[in-house]
Amino acid sequence: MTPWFDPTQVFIGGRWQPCAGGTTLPLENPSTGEEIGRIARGDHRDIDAAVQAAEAALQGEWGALTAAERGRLLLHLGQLVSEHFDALAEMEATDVGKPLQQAKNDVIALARYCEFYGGAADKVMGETIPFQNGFTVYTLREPHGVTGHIVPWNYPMQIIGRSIGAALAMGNACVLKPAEEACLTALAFADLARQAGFPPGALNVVPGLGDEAGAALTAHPGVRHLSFTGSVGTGRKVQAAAAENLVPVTLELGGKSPQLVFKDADVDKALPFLVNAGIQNAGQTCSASSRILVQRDRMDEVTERMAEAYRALRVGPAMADLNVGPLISARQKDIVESYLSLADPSEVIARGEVLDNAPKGGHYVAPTLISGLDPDHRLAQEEIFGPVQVLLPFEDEEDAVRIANGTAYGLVASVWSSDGGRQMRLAKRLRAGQVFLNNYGAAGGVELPFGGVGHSGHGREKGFEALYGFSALKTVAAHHG
Ligand code: TXE
Repeated sequence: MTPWFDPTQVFIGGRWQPCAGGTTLPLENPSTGEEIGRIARGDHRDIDAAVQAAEAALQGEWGALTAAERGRLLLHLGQLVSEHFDALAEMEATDVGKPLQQAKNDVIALARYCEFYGGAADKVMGETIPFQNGFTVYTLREPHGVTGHIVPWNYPMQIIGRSIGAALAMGNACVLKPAEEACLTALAFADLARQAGFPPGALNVVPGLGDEAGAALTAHPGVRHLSFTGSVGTGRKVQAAAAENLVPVTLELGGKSPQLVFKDADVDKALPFLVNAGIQNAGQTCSASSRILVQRDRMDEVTERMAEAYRALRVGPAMADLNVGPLISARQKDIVESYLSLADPSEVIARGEVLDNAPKGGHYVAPTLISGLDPDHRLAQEEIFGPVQVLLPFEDEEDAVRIANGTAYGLVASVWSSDGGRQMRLAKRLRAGQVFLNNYGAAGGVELPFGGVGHSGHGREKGFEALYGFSALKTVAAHHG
């Protein structure tokens, strides 16, 4: 897998160039532990140059485009993403360690985000407001200006699609700082934007370390909006930096999302969702479902069926395209294993299998299903970010709501039940930004607003809602009396 661009460079003002410090960072293949290349170690000087290039774009060609012209560029970019389908899928699978089919799904999602936001660019409208005689009042949705985007390593393409796609559609100029662990597709996306004809400076990409390039971006006074996906701890720092410059910030910080299985649920239908939502991308998914709450009457049945599914899970290198790939890094593997050490062996119900021939340097952890814990146990409260799910029994609806809402997070929840009244009651009572009834995740849901409450963050991405977030509302009151 050799990228068609030079990943040791930064992309600023429409040009590939060496970073200011001239140094690079290693990029590791999580399936083998081997170095697969180097990326630029961008720092505050590159971020400053990128913000200046973005400001120049807003004053120049990019800022002069109509909404329809911006939309057309995004549609073209989506086409180029699709034309590079195999290369992007292989790049993401190798860089992130995700099974090839899951990486292919991410390419499809990225192309779809470009298509959705390309089509939406010229359909965001203001309002006219009835007011006093002699006035005409209307609202305009304007770009913030330069927007800063910090994305993590777990779904680079999807997160770039939803964040950069919406920001560009609204006419912002973007500076993107991808994660140091996985950023090849972010760089590929920059080059495809260049090929699509985006004017210089509309999109700038500066890889580097979080506390260097990332912190410089969040602190830069030229940045008018920040969008961050990552950990709660870093989210706090990003929000504090945004407070310093008084700019709006969107935070998407993960979760401990529950699926609630009631005694009247269609368990045949639920089963693949119960398991996949926990092990997809090796559990390194912000909206992973790491808690499975089951009404006591059906606890034995669901436990046994999930255990059977777990015993069939196979773990190996990304390109072998099994159920589960490696974790992103040795550090992430250590975190997950230290969580697993908190469980008593008697509480481990079933585990998947790491293939014997999986490369020894890869960061593999067998998926693990746990039961018998108190809902307050750390394994049932904290985001593990690995292929680990906890089964928790509940007695009735009240008990289910109490347990489901009993963590600091609130990203996603789902209800499996054939009782329509219960579905509606719980959709209201569950503390989450998205509630799924008899499904989980809605296959990615590019069109569906997404984001959390509590420690899961605030602000909404995806769907039309993101377009409102990436614009500032201006009210115009004209007096003609
Ligand atoms: O996250 P960080 P890490 C959670 C998950 C995981 C834990 C740690 O629980 O185990 O976070 O992962 C950039 N200023 N999630 O350490 O540090 C960094 O370079 C500005 C959930 O990878 O939050 C990267 O680009 N930026 C999550 C991005 O922040 C900074 C996805 C994410 O890194 C920075 C990932 C700073 N001071 C992890 N420090 C989800 N919601 O899906 C780091 N960064």
